[in-house]
Amino acid sequence: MDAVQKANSGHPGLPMGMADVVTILFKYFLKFNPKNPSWLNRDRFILSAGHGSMLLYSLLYLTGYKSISLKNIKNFRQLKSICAGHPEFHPNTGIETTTGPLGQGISNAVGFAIAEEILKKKLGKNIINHKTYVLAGDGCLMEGISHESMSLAGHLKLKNLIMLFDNNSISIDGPTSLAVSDNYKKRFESYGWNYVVINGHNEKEIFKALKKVQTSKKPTVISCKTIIGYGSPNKSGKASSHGSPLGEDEIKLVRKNLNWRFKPFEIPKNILKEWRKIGKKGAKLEIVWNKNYLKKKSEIKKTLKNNFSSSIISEKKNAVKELKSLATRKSSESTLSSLIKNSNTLIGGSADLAGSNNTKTKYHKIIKPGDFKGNYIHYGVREHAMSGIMNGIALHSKLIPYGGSFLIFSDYCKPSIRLSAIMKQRIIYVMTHDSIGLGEDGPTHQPIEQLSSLRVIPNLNVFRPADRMETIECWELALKNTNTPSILSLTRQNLNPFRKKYSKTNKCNFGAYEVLRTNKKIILTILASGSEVNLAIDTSHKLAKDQIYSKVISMPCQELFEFQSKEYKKKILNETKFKISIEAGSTDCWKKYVGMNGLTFGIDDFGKSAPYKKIFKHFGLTTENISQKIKKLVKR
Ligand SMILES: Cc1ncc(C[n+]2csc(CCOP(=O)(O)OP(=O)(O)O)c2C)c(N)n1
Ligand SMILES: [Mg+2]
Repeated sequence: MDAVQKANSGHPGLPMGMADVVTILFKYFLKFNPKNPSWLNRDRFILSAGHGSMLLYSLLYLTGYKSISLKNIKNFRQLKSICAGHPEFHPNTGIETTTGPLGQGISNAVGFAIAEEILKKKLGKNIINHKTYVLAGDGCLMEGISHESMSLAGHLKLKNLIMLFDNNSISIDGPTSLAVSDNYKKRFESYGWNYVVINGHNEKEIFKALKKVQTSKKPTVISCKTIIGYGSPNKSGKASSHGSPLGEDEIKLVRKNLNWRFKPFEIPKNILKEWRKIGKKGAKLEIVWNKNYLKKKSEIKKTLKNNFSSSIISEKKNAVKELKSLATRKSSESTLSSLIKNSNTLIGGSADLAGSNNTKTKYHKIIKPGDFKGNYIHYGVREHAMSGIMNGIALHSKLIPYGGSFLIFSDYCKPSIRLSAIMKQRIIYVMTHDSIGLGEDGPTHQPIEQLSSLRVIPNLNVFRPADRMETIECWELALKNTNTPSILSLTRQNLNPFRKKYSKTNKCNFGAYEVLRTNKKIILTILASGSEVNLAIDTSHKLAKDQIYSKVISMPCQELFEFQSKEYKKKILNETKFKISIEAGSTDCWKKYVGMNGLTFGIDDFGKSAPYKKIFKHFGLTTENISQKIKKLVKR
C-alpha cells in the first residue's frame, strides 16, 4: 500500500487481498531458501496475476532474499529498480518468471510442473520432488491460455501443481459478473483438477486446504474467496482498489482499521524476525537435500549435460552428400534424430502437427498422463499454451524445449514468444509450412506478414534455412544461443540442395553469406532466404546468359547478420549498384537492405488456394518474371 502510494502508481488491491493466503503458504508450506534462490528442488511460486507484483517483492524482502531490499521497494516502478511494475524474471532472485500479460503465468506453471515430473524421473525422488504454486486472478482465468493450459495439466495429472485462485469477483471494469458466469467447480473438475473453496481470510481454512493438497493425485485449484484491497474501509471490495494508489487519507484509515501503528516502510524488528525465521527454514531443508545431491552429483551433472558437441553437428554436415531435393522440415527431422539420440535434455512436442512439423523422431518417447519417462509432449491443438508451457520448462532449470506448429499459427503463440525473448530463454519454435509453398490450404494457412512481424521482436532469432546444410547449421545456432529464443521457419515443399560440400564453419552464423557469383564483374546482388534461394540461384544463372552478372546471398537470419562487423556487412551489401530481394512473404523487412534503387520480390497480399507452383507464378515469383524486371532495372 505504501510502495504503491510512493510510486503514485501500481496495484494495491491484490497484495492486500491475498496477503493472508500467501503468508500461510510461505510460513508453513513453501520450500525455499532465500540464501540460494536457485536451489534446484525449491518449490516454485509463480505470480500469474503479475499486477500484484508488490506482493511478491514484499514476500521476498520479508523472508530475506538479498535481491530485494527495502530501498528497492521504496523505488517500486522506478528506472532500474528490480521492483518493476510487473515481475521481471531475473535468475537467482526469487522472481521465477516474467508476468503481466494475464494467464501467461498459469501456462508457465504448467511448464514448471512438467519439468519437475520429467526431472524426477531422470534424477530420482530424493533429488527432485517439489510443488509449483501459481497465484492466478479472475483475469488470468478468463484468458484463453488458462483453459488450454489447465486442460493439458489435468490430462497429464500434474499432481504437484497447485493454483491459488484469488477469487475476489472483481476486475478492472467492476464485478466479474459483468463478463463471466462460469461454473468454476464444473469447469476445473472437468479438466481433471480438484476444486476446493475456502475463505481466503481464514487462516485455518487456508492451512487445511494447503495441507490436504500435499498428497493429491491431481492438480488442484484452491479457490480463495477474498476481498480485494482487504483492510481498506472505503475501497476494499471495489474495483477502485485494483490499480491505483489508495490515497494518503484512505491509507491513514487502513492503518487505523488494521491497528498498524508503524510508519510507511517501517517493519518492526520482532515482526521482521518472525519472517526471517520463515526464510531460514528452507536453508535446513536444503542441507538435508544436499546430502543426497552430493552423493549423486557427478551422475546428475552427466544426465543434465547438453551433448550438443560440434562433433554431432560436424558428422551430420559431413553426411550431406546427396543431390536429392528435400523439404527443410524433413532436414530438420533428420537433424533432430541425431540430436535426440544424444540428448537427455531436449523435450520435443507439437500442437497436434507432429507428422507435419516433423518434430517427432523414432528416438522419442511420448509423455503420458502420470508417466513422464518420455521426451515428447503432445500439446494438442493448444499453440498458445504450448508456448507458455515451453517458457516454464526452460525456466525450471536445464531442459530445452522445442515445439512445432505451422508458421501461420505463430500468431497464436506470439504473446509467449515475446516473453521467451524478454526473459532470454532458449525456446525453439519449429514453424513449418512457411509460405505459399504449402499450396492448396490457401490464404488462411499461408504466412505472409508472419516473418516480418517475428523479425521485429527484439532478441528473437528468426532462421529460414534454404537447404539441408543450412537447416543443420540453424539448429546448431538455435541450441548454442542460450539467451535467445529461435524460430525455425521451414518449408513443406522440397528444395534443391546447393551446399553439398562440408565446411567446418557454420556459415549461417553470419546471418547472410555468398553462395554464388556468376562473374568477377558483378552489378547485382540478389538477397534471398529459405525456399527462394533456389529461385535466386536460377535467376542469377539466367541473367548471366544476358551478360548481367550477379551474386546470390543466402540470408537465413537477419538478426545474426545485424551483429556482423561493418566491414562484413559492406562486403555483402555494398558491392554492387543494384540489389534485389526475394522472399515469399511480406517485403517490409527487406527494404532496408535493397535501398531506393532496389527491388523487392515478395507478397504483400494474402495468398491463394492452388497447387503451389501456380501460386508462385501468380505472384510473379518465377525466374522469368524476376529476371525481366531486373533487366529493366539495370537498363534504367
Ligand atoms: C492479457 C492482458 N489483458 C489485459 C490486461 C490488463 N489488466 C491488468 S489487471 C486486469 C484485471 C485483472 O482482474 P483480476 O485478475 O481479477 O485482478 P484483481 O483486480 O482482482 O486484482 C486487466 C484487465 C493484462 N495485464 N493482460
Ligand atoms: Mg479479481
